[in-house]
Amino acid sequence: MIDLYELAGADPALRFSPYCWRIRMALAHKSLNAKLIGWHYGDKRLPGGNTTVPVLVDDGQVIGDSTAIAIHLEQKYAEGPSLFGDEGSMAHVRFIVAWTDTILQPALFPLLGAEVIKHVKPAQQGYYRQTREQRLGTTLEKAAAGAVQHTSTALAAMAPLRSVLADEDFLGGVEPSYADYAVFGAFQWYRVLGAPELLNADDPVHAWRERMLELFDGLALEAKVAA
Ligand SMILES: N[C@@H](CCC(=O)N[C@@H](CS)C(=O)NCC(=O)O)C(=O)O
Repeated sequence: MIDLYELAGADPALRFSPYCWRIRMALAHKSLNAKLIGWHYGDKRLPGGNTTVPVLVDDGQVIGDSTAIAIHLEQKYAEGPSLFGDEGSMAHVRFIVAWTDTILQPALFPLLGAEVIKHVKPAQQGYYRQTREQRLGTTLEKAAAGAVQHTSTALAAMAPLRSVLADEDFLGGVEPSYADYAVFGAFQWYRVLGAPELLNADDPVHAWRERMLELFDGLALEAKVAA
């Protein structure tokens, strides 16, 4: 019995957290079913004293942090297809996860913060604004007003991704790996929030994103998108 606590919007069907999407995809990769439990900023405390989602509860074992959850799934469900490949590959995948956390997602965030707050319950909007504006160093609205510049910065940040995906179907090679799920989480965050198309149709990243959306019978494609 697996429970996955994941971020929900004020509309509980809207699931836009990039970190939670990593785990949704990783569970599907291992053909595991989980009960999805929506959690919203300010909701009751998460299991195990965790303060961020995703949190996985697997037969009573509580694991917080998306990378720790992915490693747990890899180790406990070792018989399923590997998320990381061999031991050396895990370090490479973790580099891509770290690139997503520190370069890709921060490049996209100025384009998204003003969208996210529309889906935060009114009582929690002050908390969201204060913490995220501190991170941005400006207001959510000023960041959104710089969309043209932020878009070009984000597209430039994707250069290493573009370079690999020009030759490979997935970051994992012929099959997707956890590296693909980590990077894809950022694109699914953008997509579920209903933000405008970011990628040119001839960008290899665009073709890869389409392949990712089709995986697992369109798991990500079918997710509710903000109106
Ligand atoms: N390092 C964590 C980061 C997770 C994270 O930041 N989650 C956000 C949602 S996308 C969160 O729960 N934020 C709670 C808050 O800001 O209060 C992971 O990889 O799981």
